[in-house]
Amino acid sequence: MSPTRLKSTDPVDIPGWTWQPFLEDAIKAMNSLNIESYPVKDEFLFKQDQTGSKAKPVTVTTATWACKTEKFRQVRAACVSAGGAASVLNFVINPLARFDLPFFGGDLVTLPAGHLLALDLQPADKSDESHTQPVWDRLLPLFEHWRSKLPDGGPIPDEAQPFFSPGFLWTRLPLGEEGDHLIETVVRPAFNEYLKLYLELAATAQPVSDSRRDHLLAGQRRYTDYRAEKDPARGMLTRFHGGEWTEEYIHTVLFDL
Ligand code: DBV
Repeated sequence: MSPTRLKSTDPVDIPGWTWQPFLEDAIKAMNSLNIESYPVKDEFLFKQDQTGSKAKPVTVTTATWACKTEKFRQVRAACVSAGGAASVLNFVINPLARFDLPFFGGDLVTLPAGHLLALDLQPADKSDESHTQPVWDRLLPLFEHWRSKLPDGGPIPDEAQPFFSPGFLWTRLPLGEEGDHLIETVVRPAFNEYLKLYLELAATAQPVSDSRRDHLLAGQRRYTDYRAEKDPARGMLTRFHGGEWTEEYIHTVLFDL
């Protein structure tokens, strides 16, 4: 039953985890890169607990897939499966600050109340035009195409603004056939196109100067600190796996810069 994962690039195979095809698409898209495993402690590679009541226990599983490449400091997928209670793929690519690249971020979340779906190429410094404009010029046409097929997800906090691009694709979909259909016909191709664009930008990125790297690194730290501090999954992960495990997971795996 419980698959042994010895290293972070071993396959994630959690029975009933609905986002498996998205992770498989992402790993395939990176297959021409030279992928190396990224160090992740055993307790975060695969963690299984019971939640819910004594009468109706629910098995909850969190697995982490991760790698590094020539230009990516860390690529990591947090994979959460808790039956009807939750199914999540949170996927982030953290580029080396030596390359002038945004982050790739995907948050694919299914809860009893519905799906919450977020995709973006997120800037390390939104006020830096030489960092953002070449990305946004190519991202916005994709965004316009896919967002016309999805309901808007509604407002996000003002304080999050510096960390989003104008190509932030954000929607809420209902559970059931209608939502599932949009996930397969819109969200999945949008995810793959955003990722394809990101990998194209990375393929042509050239190393920058030390001072430029320091500037980008400072922006990456602001982003990472914000994500760790505001992680919307903190409550859920704490219920599933406890507070100590969750804080260590957030600070040393999910947002470890
Ligand atoms: N979000 C994470 C990580 C998760 C995760 C590491 C391990 O950053 C899951 C899992 N996101 C997750 C869960 C919820 C959300 C919500 C479980 C639901 C929380 C709840 O309702 O209990 C996008 N994700 C959200 C929300 C936004 C995002 C705007 C709703 C706001 C909120 O409830 O606080 N997350 C946000 C974002 C990216 C992202 C822009 C990058 C594209 O990963």
